[in-house]
Amino acid sequence: MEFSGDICRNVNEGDPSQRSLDEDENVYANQETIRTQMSTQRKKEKGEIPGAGTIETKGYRVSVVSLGLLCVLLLIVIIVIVTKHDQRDVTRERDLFQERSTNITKERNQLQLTIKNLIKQQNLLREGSTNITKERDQLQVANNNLTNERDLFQERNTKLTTENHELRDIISNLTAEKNDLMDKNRNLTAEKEKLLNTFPIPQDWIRFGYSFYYISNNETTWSDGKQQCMDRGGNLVIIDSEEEQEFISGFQKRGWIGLTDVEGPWKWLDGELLKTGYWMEGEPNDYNGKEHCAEIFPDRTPLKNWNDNMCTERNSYFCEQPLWHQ
Ligand SMILES: [Ca+2]
Ligand SMILES: [Ca+2]
Repeated sequence: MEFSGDICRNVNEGDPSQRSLDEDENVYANQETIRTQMSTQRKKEKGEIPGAGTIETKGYRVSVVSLGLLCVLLLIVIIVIVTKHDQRDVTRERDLFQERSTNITKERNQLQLTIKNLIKQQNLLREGSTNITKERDQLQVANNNLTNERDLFQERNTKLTTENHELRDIISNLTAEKNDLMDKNRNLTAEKEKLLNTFPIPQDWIRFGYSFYYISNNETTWSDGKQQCMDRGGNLVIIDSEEEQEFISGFQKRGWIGLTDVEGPWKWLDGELLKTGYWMEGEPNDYNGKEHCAEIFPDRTPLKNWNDNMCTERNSYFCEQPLWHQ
């Protein structure tokens, strides 16, 4: 305030004594001035002095406006700060979002890759399922065929089993019949032997089968031997079975048999052509074209001991006399 400066200035100027009186006077004057100024000030404040109220009001308004501007400015600053702060947050969030977005994109790509792989596996599984289904169908067809074949085999087996049983029955019956026949044969053979034994055997003859046989002790030509057999009621032997051949061979004696090829082919004395011969190896050889009568050699294989020889040679001889000529 201006009056304070004046007071101070008045106090500090002049000599000390005078200054003391002056000071006292000035103090009083200043006090009066101060009171006057204060009164004036109060009047101004109360609006008793014209013109003074308008100036104060304007200053007040300016202050209010300034304060308002400051407030606005402060608000702007706050907004800017908040906005910047928000922008940082937004930037951070944006970065986070971008990072998350990148991660999500990676996960999405990974998932897409996984889905592709799954689709491939699904297709493979479908293909495998299709193949398995085809194989199953083929196996079912094969199984049906096998089942049909099995049924056919079972049916055949049943028929064969039935036939087998029937055949077994037949075989059993045939076996029984065979045994019966064998029994009858044995009985008939026994009876036959009994009957054969009833035939009187001529002196010096031997019975074998259904014939009597005589083996000469002398030696003579084929023709004489034949004649001597006839004189005894028989003829030179006619060998018409292996058993008879082995029987005659058993005497181990060289002798004539009733076989000759004088008339061409080899014939028995009953006129039958030779069917089965028991010639030695290389016989009959018709040596020198003169061998036309058959003889048996001893000490040879029983079924290979015949030889053709000259009919004029001298040999023992074998006679045969069938039983039914008795
Ligand atoms: Ca005979
Ligand atoms: Ca010969």
